[in-house]
Amino acid sequence: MKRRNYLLFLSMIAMFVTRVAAEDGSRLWLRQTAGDSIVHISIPRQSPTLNIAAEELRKDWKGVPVELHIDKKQEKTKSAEGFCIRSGKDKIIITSRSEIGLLYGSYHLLRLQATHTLPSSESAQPIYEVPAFKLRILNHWDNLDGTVERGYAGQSLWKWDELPDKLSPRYTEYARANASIGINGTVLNNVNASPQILSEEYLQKIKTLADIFRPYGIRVFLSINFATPIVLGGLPTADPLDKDVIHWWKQKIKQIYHLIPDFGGFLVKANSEGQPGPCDYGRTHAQGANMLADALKPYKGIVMWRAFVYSPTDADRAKQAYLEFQPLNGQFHSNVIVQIKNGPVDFQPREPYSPLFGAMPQTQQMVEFQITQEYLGFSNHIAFLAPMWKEFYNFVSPTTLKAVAGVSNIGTDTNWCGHHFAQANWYAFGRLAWNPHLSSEKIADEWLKQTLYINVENTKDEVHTSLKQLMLESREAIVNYMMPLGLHHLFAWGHHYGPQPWCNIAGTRPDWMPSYYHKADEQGIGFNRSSTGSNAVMQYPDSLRQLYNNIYTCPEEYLLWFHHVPWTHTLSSGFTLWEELCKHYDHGVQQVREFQKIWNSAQNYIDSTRFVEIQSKLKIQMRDAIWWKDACLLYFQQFSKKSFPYSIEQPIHELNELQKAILPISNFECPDSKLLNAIR
Ligand code: GCW
Repeated sequence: MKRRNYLLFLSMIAMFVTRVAAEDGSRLWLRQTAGDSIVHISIPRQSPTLNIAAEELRKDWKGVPVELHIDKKQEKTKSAEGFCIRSGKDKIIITSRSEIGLLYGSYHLLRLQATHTLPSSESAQPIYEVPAFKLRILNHWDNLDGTVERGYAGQSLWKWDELPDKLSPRYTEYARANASIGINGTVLNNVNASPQILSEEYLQKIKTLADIFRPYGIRVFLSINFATPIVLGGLPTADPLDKDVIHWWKQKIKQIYHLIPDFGGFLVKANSEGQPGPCDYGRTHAQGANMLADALKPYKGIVMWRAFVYSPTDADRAKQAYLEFQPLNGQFHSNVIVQIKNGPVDFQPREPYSPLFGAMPQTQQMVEFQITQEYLGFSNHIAFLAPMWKEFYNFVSPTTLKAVAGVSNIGTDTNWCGHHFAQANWYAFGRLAWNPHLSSEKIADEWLKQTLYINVENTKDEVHTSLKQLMLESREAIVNYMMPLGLHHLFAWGHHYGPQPWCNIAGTRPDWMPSYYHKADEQGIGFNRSSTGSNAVMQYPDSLRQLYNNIYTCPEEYLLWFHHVPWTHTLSSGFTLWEELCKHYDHGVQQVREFQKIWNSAQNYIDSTRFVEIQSKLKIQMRDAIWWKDACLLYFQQFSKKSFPYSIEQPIHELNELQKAILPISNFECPDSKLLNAIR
């Protein structure tokens, strides 16, 4: 090779290596690189939103010229945020009734390109897209001191100390990533809210963020502390019927809208886990919510009022939200939406849906999913959550909901979410909020193609298929090795990372202890919520109530949620409950072993940095799966007094060793392998 060519060859290799090495996950699913030619993109006028759309297309679109048109009369896309893409031989036309619809359309076109799913010929049918929910919102549980409650991806994105003067480039990148998947709202702060968020000083900072997010179609909302009029306003009470309190809120809201004219409204956690609320003054949740809603109404603001309430009473925790909220049906004003967690307890790996959905027909409702993996291995385990959210929609029709919220898993980590695969949950949340009918497989397919491969075209089909399979199975694997057959809340107290089915801390609330949920004894295991027990089944519609109430018809994935089942009870497989429990735990472990193999087989198609990082996380997940299986089975064996089936992998731990292990982490950390290896 001539010297010049040789040098050129070397520099090409260097470029390739730098490109590959530069993969740190920071670009999320937006990794397209510019085409060689500059394609003509035309927009109807200059505006911040349309300029972004044009810039995105100019940067990444590699096809024929694209024209964006506002079409106020566009029929098929009833929502102003919807769009239509028509492709012809010489150009592509995107139309929408709004600028933001055109931005969504542009991102959609780029997604089709990146996933190699562009309509192939000019005869292709136009693509119409309309969001299923008007409000698609992230809930950040970010505290003002920079920590994130149940966040496992570093610190809060919001640098409150630096705002409003210094702006992190991440603010724009965040808005862009959200817009690319259709998310259009964000609650910036934790539902355990500090009253300071409404101080003049913070409102100035929030205004700056709102200004950055606006062109991307993202509206800002805030979580508020119900006692703010006392703490910030110096009033003696926060009673929602008190005139001074009402006046205080009206003034505060006026001040907010003066700074942020398109402010979205409030999210409220009241009278829950120690937070103040209207019940402190003998008022109902509806009275509290309506007072705020009335003050927001002139500005078109809304209140999202959480139904996550429970207290250490005799009533089964799974029944409490329904008991407290259902009687308030019809009492909430028109700009209040009751925000309900998908399940009746608390974001467990599997729960039946919350029976409060559909039980308040005269009240607007929205669902709250948890994107951050508080109960699914933090940012150490792969848990693709689209299948879990789709499971919810098997029971609750999206048409009955006003909005959808997801507790964010985003932080300052370079890869945003702590685990590269956890980005897929941010992505899936947005895609399903836009269209809950998309299949989990389609979403996994899209995410993998856009995010993970060095080159989509060169990636072998079988590798892609097995990675998809890994994603689709990942949540079920966690259910298997953590808490199968309807078991729930076996987590260590406080941090919710590892297993502690034995946990019993004297003086602590019983409904925070695992034994409250599993109720293992010599007869059997499980929470009797049937008509002979807490009767939580009563809260479900007739057909489901009958199904769940009967130990023989209750779906096995919910069996120990609804029944206390004898160890010797025979399940549909012909095995006893004890045997089946052992097999499920073991199957979960085997699934993770398989995930490791699948991952290793993908090595040639993934950059080395992310390949190794994910490989290391899978090692943690593997050991955790064994830890979970051993801890739970050895502990429950004390009650069942039965041996393990020979066919399963036998324990490698001693129960008393595991019981001694305490993981020294807070609510805000994800343990690393060193910490974990020291205790298991
Ligand atoms: O699941 C529990 C979490 C708390 C959280 C609470 C809630 C924000 O452990 O950390 O507090 O739910 O949803 O309000």
